[in-house]
Amino acid sequence: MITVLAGGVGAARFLAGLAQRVSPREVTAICNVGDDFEWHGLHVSPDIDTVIYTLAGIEGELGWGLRDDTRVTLAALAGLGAEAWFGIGDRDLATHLLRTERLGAGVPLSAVTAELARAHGIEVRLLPVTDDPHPTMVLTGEGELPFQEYFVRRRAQDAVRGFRFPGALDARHAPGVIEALREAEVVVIAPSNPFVSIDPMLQVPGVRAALEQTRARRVAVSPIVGGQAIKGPAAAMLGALGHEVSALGVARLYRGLIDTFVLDTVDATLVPDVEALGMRAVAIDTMMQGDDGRRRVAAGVLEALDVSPS
Ligand code: FO1
Repeated sequence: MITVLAGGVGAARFLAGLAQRVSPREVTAICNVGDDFEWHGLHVSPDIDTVIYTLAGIEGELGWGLRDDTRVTLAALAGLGAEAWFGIGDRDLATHLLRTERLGAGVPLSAVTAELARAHGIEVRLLPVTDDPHPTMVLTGEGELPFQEYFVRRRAQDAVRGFRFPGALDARHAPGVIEALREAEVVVIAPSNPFVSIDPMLQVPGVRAALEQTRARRVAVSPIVGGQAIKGPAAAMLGALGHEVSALGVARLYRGLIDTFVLDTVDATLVPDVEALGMRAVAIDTMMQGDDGRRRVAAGVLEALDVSPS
């Protein structure tokens, strides 16, 4: 089994490539729920939906939401003077209506996620890291903001001073999460934001320990290439929090959690410094343009671990 810690668009793209290189039934994705929030009474799980839609090949052009979706409902909400800063499309609404209905019936998020994945014909097993509330709060100069307020409403313009995970101590790892880490042959930390996609999952009691103790070959893919994030605020966050804004800065964050770090060929000069941290470093082309790119990166990561794709 290959277990992937996944959050955000880069992770979803990597998973889509991986599921084309190995049998999807061999893959388990543990998904971040820190971006989840209530939108007009509906429970939205952006990182889970981004993975489902991308694996189904129907994601929007920016990597989230649904391709060619419309925003008639959103415009009608705005017309009523209601909040409309978070761009939920009309077809995407169906997912949130169904998820909210099922959660309201007492069905846990993990079961609802499995139902939604099955409805899209997804064979990769998708597990939220927890079924409990586990929001990411972003500490900024403007005070503490819920993740989507920081990221979407305020366009990630606030300088980040830190994060708080008010639900972490009470969050129970969802069924299958610890086993998926302990029993995997390979665990991949996907090319996701280390602070708001990966760390929230490590904050759930038991998850970090399972990753530290697993016998799996553990690899992370750098989300930073040439000092830039491919997408999102990871580079700005690294800088704002005093880390080196580079693949090496990310490798330092994962010290003790991984045995191999995959970085992009443009950062090949950093290989010795990463290896000085006590992990292997492998430089490959990590750009995931289109399906070929996603498949190539997935194959490159498996090769870096001497795992031959089936
Ligand atoms: N990201 C934005 O930057 N603007 C949006 O209007 C927006 C809407 C949206 C709707 C559904 C969904 O599943 C994701 C959406 N995202 C949007 C992305 C979301 O903010 C995610 O949390 C990020 O992709 C980070 O994981």
